[in-house]
Amino acid sequence: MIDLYYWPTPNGWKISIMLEECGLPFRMVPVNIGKGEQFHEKFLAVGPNNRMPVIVDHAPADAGAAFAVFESGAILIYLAEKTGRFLPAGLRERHTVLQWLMWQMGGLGPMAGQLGHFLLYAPESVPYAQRRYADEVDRLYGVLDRRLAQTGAHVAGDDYTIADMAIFPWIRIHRKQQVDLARFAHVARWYETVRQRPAVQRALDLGKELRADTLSDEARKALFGQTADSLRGHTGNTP
Ligand SMILES: N[C@@H](CCC(=O)N[C@@H](CS)C(=O)NCC(=O)O)C(=O)O
Repeated sequence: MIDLYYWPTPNGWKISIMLEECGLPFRMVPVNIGKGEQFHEKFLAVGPNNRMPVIVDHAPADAGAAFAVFESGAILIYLAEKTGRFLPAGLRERHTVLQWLMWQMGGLGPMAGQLGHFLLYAPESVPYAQRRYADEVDRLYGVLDRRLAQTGAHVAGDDYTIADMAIFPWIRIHRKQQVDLARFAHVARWYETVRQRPAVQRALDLGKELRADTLSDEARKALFGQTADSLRGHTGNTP
């Protein structure tokens, strides 16, 4: 059994998609990040970065004690290795998938995350920051579009892999990010193909009733302005 520490956001969906695709039995443990549950000691014991998703595998392949994994990219690799699925073994194929996974983890995710912050949540409008992140997200969509034009199928080639699962949830929020998908025909074609997968549909439904459309003041307080000292304040740890 796998515990999935989860909230219905793009990084959470990556893992609900993989678990559904693999048909692995799992238990969802909600981490209400708008209520600050990411700072609870019980969660930090498995997710030291005070971010979800995290998994705890109670039946790891080495038959040892339960094993916790944080960082969505690392979780996808872990589950792919556990099941032998969605990450090919051949040197070139495997490292092609890993490159696009890292592209999402180091590029699309953080840049789209910052764009969303400055478009939707910043207390004052900061046009320079909006432009900076909108341009970078636009560039990344262009990179993905060119790649998908070359493969004609999925991100790493013919096969659907953990790279597609990592990227898809961040494209799903294109409207909120004011990205016109019609400008990226290959991304739009790929997006529809992935969206129609039954496992993806089930994964996107996971915990959708938990999601609020607007951020409450309590959620803003929990999510924004985090520093090392504020984390120490939550955990009671002093340097
Ligand atoms: N690099 C991390 C990012 C995870 C992340 O940013 N999760 C967000 C939700 S999408 C979160 O837990 N936020 C809580 C907070 O900001 O305090 C990963 O890919 O797992």
